[in-house]
Amino acid sequence: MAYQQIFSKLNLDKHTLTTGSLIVHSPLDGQELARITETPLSDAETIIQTAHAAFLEWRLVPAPKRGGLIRLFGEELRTHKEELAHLVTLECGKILEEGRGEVQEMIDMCDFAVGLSRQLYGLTIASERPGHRMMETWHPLGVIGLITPFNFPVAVWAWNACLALICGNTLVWKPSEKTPLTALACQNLLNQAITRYGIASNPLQHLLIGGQKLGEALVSNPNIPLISATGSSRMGQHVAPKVASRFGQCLLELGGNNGMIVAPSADLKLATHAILFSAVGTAGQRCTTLRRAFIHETIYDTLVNDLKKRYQSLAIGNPLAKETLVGPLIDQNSYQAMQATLNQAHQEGGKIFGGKRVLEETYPHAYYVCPAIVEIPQQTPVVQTETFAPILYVMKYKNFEEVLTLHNDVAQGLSSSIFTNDIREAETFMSAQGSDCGIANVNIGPSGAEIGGAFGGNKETGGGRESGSDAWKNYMRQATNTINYSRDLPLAQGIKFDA
Ligand code: UN1
Repeated sequence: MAYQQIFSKLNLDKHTLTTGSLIVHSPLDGQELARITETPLSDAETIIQTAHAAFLEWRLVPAPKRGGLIRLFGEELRTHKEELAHLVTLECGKILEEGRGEVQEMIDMCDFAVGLSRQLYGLTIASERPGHRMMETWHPLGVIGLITPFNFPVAVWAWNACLALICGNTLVWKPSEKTPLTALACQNLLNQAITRYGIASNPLQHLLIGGQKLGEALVSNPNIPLISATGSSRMGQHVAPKVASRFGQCLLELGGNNGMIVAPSADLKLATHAILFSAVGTAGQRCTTLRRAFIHETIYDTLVNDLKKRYQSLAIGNPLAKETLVGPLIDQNSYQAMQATLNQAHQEGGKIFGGKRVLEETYPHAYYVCPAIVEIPQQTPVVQTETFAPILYVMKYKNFEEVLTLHNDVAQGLSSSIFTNDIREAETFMSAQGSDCGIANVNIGPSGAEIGGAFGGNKETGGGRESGSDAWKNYMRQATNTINYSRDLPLAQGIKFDA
């Protein structure tokens, strides 16, 4: 699909694409895609106020009716799946198949949210007092501030937006300044759904296009009860205390340093496939990317040699091409960070395979790399750090109890997996003494989660849970109601107070 065709199908008109000062480059070839207008910082306050005024109305619409909007939005996504997937690929560099997967993740999220809009249940609780009833109710929170990353420019937004909207909130969204075009396209699709729904000029979501200062405006605004932020642990460390200081809430999805244990009984064919998808897929730029593999000593040589062979024949190149499996890194900084990490790994005793830049002559302004495997005897500091690039550390282990301890010995706690056919190992890995991550899988890799489960991690990953299960509760406030239908006023705990 030609660029112009993609833009026009997503209603990105010439004026939007040419009149601003934020230059968007494609990681495919470094080509300038557009010049977008940034949101002036001085507008942020008014935008948030407008979103708050819209919230006061939207919260009164019954939740199943709010679900009707997301149903229409899901239809827009189904109609525009192909062009949005292309735009995701153009703007963030993931292969088209994964671009399609990302849009499918949004569609799945819409379906889930529509059903959920009839299920925002609270409990009814037995009261200790006669003639009393207790229940909990869930109410909308207000304006939700969303800060999203470049690597899942549309799915992470959809996880939050679909739930926040059916829960009766409005949104102010600051996408990564590296991927504003996909954000504008999503805004257009949402606008279309909102118009079809019968509300004029989309009061429900506003965009802040630009850099960190706009994010700060969200973080510090007392009219935003919840900031949902996805990005690095460093960013989270900055955001969380600021939001806490005004008693706001944070939903954080931060760094991962995801591990896999490959046990002696593992099905090596499955393990190899899972390692390849989760270590080199998305060019190592998923928060769920596999970064550490602990391989039992009895199968280590076989598996690592096989992986090296497969790494050598990986199709690296233009992510729009059908056969490509590994697209470019997002930018030069990312490439430099990868090289600095590989140097450090070498100094810490790592033996490096791959990791070099390729296709430099064809694409002098883009950064394609061979994914790297680093054989390293111990979990040194470099292994304990997340570098957002395709670097897989492989380590040998002997003993299952020891490897569990090593697996958890990092600051991050997002995703994890074990390949084993030993039920004791599998169950232990998922038990209280097992993986300390928010996601713990058996016989599948750590990346590529479905939307139905709660997504998020522990420790420096920030503790947030998004998408499935009961993550919707993050976007609502809980009230406990006690109702007295008796003719007396008994006090709880049997207290007598005869005034
Ligand atoms: C991310 O990288 O920020 O589980 C999200 C996965 C995807 C989501 C990744 N469903 O890999």
